Amino acid sequence: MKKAKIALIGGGNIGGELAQRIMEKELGDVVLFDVVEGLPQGKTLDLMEARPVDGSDSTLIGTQDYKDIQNSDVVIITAGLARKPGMSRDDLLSKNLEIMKSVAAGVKAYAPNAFVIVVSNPLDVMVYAFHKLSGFDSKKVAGMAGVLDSARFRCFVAMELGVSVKDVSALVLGGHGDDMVALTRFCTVNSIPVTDLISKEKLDAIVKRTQMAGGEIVNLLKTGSAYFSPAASAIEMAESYLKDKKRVLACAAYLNGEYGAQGVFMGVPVVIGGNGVERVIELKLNAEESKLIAESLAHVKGLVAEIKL
Ligand code: TXD
Repeated sequence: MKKAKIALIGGGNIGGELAQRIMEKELGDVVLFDVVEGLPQGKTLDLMEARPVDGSDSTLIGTQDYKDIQNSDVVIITAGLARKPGMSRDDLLSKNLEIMKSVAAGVKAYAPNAFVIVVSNPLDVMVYAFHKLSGFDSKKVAGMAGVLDSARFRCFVAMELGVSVKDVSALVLGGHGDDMVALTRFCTVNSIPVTDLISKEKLDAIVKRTQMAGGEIVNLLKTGSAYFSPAASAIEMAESYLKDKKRVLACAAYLNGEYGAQGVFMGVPVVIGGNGVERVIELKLNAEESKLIAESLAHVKGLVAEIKL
């Protein structure tokens, strides 16, 4: 079977981690693109030299030339500035939008049939911008945030209960911001409702920690934001596409009326398979859950209105 070709636009913290994970999993061949001379070339050469130890036959190249991403099957976009302490994700909007304009042009020109996973922040508006600027079919564009936010929630629940993360299932939906919506009613520990196992007070604290988890890491690192967990999350989405796994994942997907949203991207449960975002799953939410989703959607719409695309 022909090896997949995966283009990584942005060779920084997350881009490098993505390249390593793809190599170790032999998910495909990597083209790592960055505007900084030498950065993608150095990281991919280093990873090429790790292959004998990992037993991987993935190939990896670094480049500043979009021609090298020709006919990629998957494109993962992390190009953009990351937060520093005291910054909100929204503070990155204007600079990262300018970057996204150049990225969208390059991807449209050389990888028009790729499944595109946007990671750059502010996520919900950056994935919207890519979709608008590229003209891609909305099924071939998704934003990575919900997989990460749900993983963080699952991690904190597992830590609280002293159980395996494998047995904790959860969905965190809405925008990728402090108003993200952790649906506690849908969280289970091997089919056991988490509300039967953790008090409301403790669960509320876990929800809050999940909402602020990105900032918690930014404040600890001081020089940037999380990169191991975002990379792991984007790989899960890419793998579901490349292997047609039909995973049900929380992703920022194009909404055409679902969840009261029209023409924007927001974190919802979707099925990702070989055709991309194959289905949006609309949950039956109660009044409180619907209110929280509506509030998060309003924040997303506000940012989208700012960029005037
Ligand atoms: O859940 C999520 N979606 C978030 C996303 C989780 C964590 C981080 N989130 C965002 O991802 C973060 O706020 C940033 O906007 C992106 C990338 O984060 P990363 O930590 O990888 O940032 P780095 O290390 O600064 O890397 C960004 C790279 C850097 O090497 C720049 O040289 C490059 O982007 N860059 C470009 N690449 C291509 N084209 C252009 N124009 C360009 N400009 C900068």
